[in-house]
Amino acid sequence: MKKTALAVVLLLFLIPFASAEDSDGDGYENPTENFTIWDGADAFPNNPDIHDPVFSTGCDPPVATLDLGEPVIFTCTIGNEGPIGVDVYIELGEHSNLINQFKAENLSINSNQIVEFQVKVSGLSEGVATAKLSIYARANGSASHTIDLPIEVTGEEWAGLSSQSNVGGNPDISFINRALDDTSAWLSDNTPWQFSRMNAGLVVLLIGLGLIASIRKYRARKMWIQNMEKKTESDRQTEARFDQIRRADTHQHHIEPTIPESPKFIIKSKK
Ligand SMILES: [Ca+2]
Repeated sequence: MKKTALAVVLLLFLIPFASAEDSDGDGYENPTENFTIWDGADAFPNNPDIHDPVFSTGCDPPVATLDLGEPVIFTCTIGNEGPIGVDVYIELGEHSNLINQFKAENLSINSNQIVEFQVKVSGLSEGVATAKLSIYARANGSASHTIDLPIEVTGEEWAGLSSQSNVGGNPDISFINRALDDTSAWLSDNTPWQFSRMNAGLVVLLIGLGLIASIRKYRARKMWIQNMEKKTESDRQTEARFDQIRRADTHQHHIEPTIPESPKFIIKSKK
């Protein structure tokens, strides 16, 4: 009986900690480890006037004009204006005038932190398009924030595209560009320098050439050593003998007194 009473008292003590808290009394629970802002918790637990996460955003360039097939990379920033860290999901809406080359991504943004990301699109057909970047901070809900990327696509074919597709129609080299983009991002992150795709391409090329050269050198050296080991003493003697005969031959040939004069005569008679 005493044990049961103790358990009840303990339970009563624990209930306030287990149940949800709403510090500002706006009807939205304070975020916890198990109930985050993503799940619907109050992004501003101490402000009764606001409960949804607030973001400040910007993209560079603010507008873009593209030829057909021309890509543009927008560098965008997103800042969390709230007092608590949030997880967001970012995606780019499809547009009939544009090729969407942005892979939707998840970002964790601390309070007052500004995170940078890149958005790539290419011109597909002539027209004025607004690419819409949506930022979701709630699991069940519409976008918390959208960024408009105004883009004009001209009717001209991009010069960079035609130079790439001169040979054999339209080769898909986008995987190379992606690999180089990844490489340049990696190099920029892991070295003190900023690398563009072109820089990354040069680095990859140089490393590749260096590797090929050193592999060739190594193989040539290995072959040479193997051949030298194979050569027995008798081989070398035979070779030396042939060498001597060859040298003797050419020497004798120069002073060979029995070469007939006839060729001269034949050439003369043809004239
Ligand atoms: Ca609030």
